[in-house]
Amino acid sequence: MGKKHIVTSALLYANGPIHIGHIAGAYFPADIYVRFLRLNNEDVAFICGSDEHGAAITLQAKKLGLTPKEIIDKYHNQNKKTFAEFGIDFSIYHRTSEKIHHETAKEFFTSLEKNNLFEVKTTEQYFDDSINQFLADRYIEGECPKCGYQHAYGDQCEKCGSALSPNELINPKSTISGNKPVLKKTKHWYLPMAKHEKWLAKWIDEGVINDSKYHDTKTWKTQVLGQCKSWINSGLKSRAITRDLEWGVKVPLENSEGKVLYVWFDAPIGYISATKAWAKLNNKKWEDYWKSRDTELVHFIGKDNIVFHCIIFPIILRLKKNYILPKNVPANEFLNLEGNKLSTSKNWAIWLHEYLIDFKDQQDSLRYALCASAPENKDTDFTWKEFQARNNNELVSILGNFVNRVVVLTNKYWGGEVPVVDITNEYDEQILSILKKSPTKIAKSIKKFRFREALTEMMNLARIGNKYLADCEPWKVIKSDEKRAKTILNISLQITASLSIVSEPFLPFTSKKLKDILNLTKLKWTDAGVK
Ligand code: B3M
Ligand code: ZN
Repeated sequence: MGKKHIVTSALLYANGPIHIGHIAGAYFPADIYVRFLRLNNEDVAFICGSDEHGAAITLQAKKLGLTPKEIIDKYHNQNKKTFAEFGIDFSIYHRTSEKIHHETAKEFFTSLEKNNLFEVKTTEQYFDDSINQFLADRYIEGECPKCGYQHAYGDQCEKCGSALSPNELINPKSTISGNKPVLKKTKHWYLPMAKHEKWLAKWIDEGVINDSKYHDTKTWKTQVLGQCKSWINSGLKSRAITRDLEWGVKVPLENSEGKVLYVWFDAPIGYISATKAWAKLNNKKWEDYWKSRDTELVHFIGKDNIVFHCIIFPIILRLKKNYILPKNVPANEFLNLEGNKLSTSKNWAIWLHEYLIDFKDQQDSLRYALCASAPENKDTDFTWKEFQARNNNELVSILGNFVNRVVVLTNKYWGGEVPVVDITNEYDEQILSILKKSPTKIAKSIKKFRFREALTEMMNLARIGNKYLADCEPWKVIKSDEKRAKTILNISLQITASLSIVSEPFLPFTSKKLKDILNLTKLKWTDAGVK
């Protein structure tokens, strides 16, 4: 039995449906990785769920005249179903409104608070009288003090890119009511991040804490390392981990009514509470996963979540003591749609539940297209034209065509029985040797989180199969030399069997169909490429 794995995909805000950008960034890649691990008999907890808190959900509820719960119940169930329909095989799809999550998040807060690991400060913050609510930075707009742009947000000017704090904005306005907000005193708990710069820098740079090796930095993506270093180099500021809101995990202290934990404090802890819930259902001990150095923790996220997973959450885990830190955070860049940024508010997206209405039973076509042009190292663009080309010219013409020819020939000439090998020639041996090496090559790329490369390698095997058939022409050979034809078909069937295994991480539906046709069940990764 190998080591243990916790693989997480970002907990999705339950205030809207899933679009292709989400799935390309944090869910398909994680599913590929997990399917690969499971095929290798590894012990994996694949954790995901709904992130149900935060100012955005609260506001949306206000605007729609609903309660946050009414919104998240709808989307939690819808998204859970969509993920399952696309074959994303989470061990658990949990939610942060569950009791176990509130208890776990509170326990983290309490134990850090008891050990005096927070700073408590009273500051003046903007308050919108008309909605009786303190305003999150994003909900304050005003003139940028640096460049004069009129619509800068309280945390950042999108025109000149400067990081801002709301008090710096000239003529601030509430984006919710349009009113001028007033400053009001409020007390909050802060995580003093500057205190952790030193160990964080070494952990990120070298993967080392206290002379003990945690990960190999060479395996981290350069853009992830780059973002982390730039955060650390510009100095980590204390971050408030509580908010004045009604909706969320209540601050577990006396005299803190109307205060909840900051959504980015409780959400990552959601990975732990979800693991607890999963372990309970499966007769496992969650500590075996989260508190054992033999566990490999990997977070799949989009690039906008890097700081939370590589800096803030590791600080929290380390302060809490005995928890593991992520072994890798293979964050992805963004996927655009037809040249424009995906946007829920502008309704510029392909919604997954709608895709399945137009493309019934074609989950793998989308899985394939999104993996082939995944934003692994830079932003990429999804276009319908490319989707069509990938599907027609690759999935159907290469993989589909090869498998189809092999199956038709086997049925036609040998009644569906596997023909036996007679004598192999040099070309056959060459093909068999490629076949044998192929799963190792694919595995290598998957282990490095290079799923595009792995997918190409998988398709190359089908390409080679096609070429072998075209070169050997068994449909002609059979007329004069049945033994030779049998050998060719046997080798072609071996390639097909291998493809049914190595395609599983990427194309689970196709893989299942292939295995059914070949009458193969319960195959492991190590069965690929061998006779
Ligand atoms: N819900 C942000 C997002 O969906 C946030 C991720 C939480 S992961 C702990 O992009
Ligand atoms: Zn500006």
